[in-house]
Amino acid sequence: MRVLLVHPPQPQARAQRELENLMPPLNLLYLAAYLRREGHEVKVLDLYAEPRGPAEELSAMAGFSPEMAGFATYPGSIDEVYRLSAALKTASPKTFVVLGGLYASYLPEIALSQCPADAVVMGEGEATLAELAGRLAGGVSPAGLTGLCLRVPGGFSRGAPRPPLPGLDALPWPAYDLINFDAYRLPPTRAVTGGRVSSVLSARGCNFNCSFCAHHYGYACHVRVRRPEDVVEEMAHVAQTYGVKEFRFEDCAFTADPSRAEKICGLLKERLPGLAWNCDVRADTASDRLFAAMRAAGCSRVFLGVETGSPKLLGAPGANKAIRLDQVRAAVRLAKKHGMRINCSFVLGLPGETRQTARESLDFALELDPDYAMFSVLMPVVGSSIFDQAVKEGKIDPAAYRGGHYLAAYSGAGRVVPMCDLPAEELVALMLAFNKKFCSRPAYVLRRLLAVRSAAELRSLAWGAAHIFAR
Ligand code: B12
Repeated sequence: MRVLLVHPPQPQARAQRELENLMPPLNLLYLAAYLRREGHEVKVLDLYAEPRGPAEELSAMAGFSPEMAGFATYPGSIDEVYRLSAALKTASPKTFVVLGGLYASYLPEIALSQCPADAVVMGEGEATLAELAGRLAGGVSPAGLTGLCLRVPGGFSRGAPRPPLPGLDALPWPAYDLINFDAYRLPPTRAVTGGRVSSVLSARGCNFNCSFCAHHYGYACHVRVRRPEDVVEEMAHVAQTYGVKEFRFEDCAFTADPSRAEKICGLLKERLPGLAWNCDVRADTASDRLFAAMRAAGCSRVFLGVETGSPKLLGAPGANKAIRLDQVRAAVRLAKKHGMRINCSFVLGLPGETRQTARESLDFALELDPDYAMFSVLMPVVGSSIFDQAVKEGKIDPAAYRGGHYLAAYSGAGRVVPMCDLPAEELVALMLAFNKKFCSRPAYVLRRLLAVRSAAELRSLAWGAAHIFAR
């Protein structure tokens, strides 16, 4: 059958878009590859990377005459999915419309009650979507399908949850041929080569349970890894076929298993010398040996979720991050030692946050002195335990709540839901002040300027400074 997969647009100011990660939608590309292997014809429409006006959106969707259409859902663009699915249903009432991704997976009945979609694929999507397509193609009712929440007369019927795939090695590579690589780029704070970019996934899941993170819901909170050889083979294929020069590992924690990460690095060094890539690391996995291997294999930037400089908040159930400040110090020191740029991210407003603990975060960022530090305000995200807590405390009505994008609070567009005793306005003011404070230190400004290697980098630095100091 003909299946259309849509990545929704992200409504945001142009300024926000400049800072955005515009990377290939691996979720849809994995689904597409799986469906194609089962004999279906698939089109991927990435309106996030290539936004269009409403009429063009509709013609791009309906022009394919899809028998089934799937929309990815994210908290900050769920209204776009409601709008697009309604437009498609009106234009093409026979198209079976399905939603997927963490937002709809966690709140399927709410999502179905706010738009005319027929069903929600809950959790990891490949097997459920393929079975659904198979049933629809064969004229068999999807009722009772594992992993599916279906609209039925007078309500919704939730099938049993589908367990995550036991392993990843049987999955086909993402269907990269369905996207236009020219539409993607990393933001200035992440890009290194200025060449074509791609995302890649070497593992799914996470073994931790940070209170502000939604990931454990989708993947039942355990890591499943791919064979290092297959990961590197895929990257070589993408580099050679599409001229990609730079990758971002979208794994929740690329370094979760340091010996496997080292193996990937060894293969990359051998197979793809000169490639640039970046990834997220957990502070408690950093080691001299691992960082040396990563640098030698082309890793140029690492991202570290520090979250807070308050040891009290970091380990408390409010964050449940399970790392220590001394591990963060060591990770930042090692990244600097090995010449990898390091971005540290902090969140203000964790449960228990006070002016004092917020100040500790600023002081810690100044002490660490990474290449970039980003302070954001906590926005409870659908699927996280903080979200559940906010609902329980009556601070959020799940049907009305729009989680918001991390840049939304920055631009003043997002509604902050305080999970601590500090009011929303103060959290936003602290965020703006801390980002300014971090970036306005003369030694830091000088270091950033001295690190500039191209006119494009200088432009993006000037743009970043203007953005931070504009508010
Ligand atoms: C890349 C990424 C982004 C990109 C997304 C664009 C892109 N090109 O992919 C950007 C940077 C824009 C982004 C933004 C945000 N993200 Co993000 N992001 C990720 C990340 C790192 C990788 C996503 C990925 O490719 N995963 C690999 C694929 C295979 O897994 P998957 O996405 O879960 O998809 C599977 C299923 O969910 C399902 N599925 C997904 N889509 C669909 C669609 C259909 C039709 C079907 C049937 C099934 C289905 O099937 C897929 C295959 O099994 C994940 C973390 C992670 N490692 O997964 C976080 C993650 C998805 N993001 C998250 C968050 C919180 C955000 C932000 C809200 C952050 C913020 N505070 O602003 C924003 C939201 C933006 C918005 N519009 O609201 C959360 C989940 C949020 C949620 N509840 O939906 C995650 C899980 C991170 C986390 N640890 O909490 N993100």
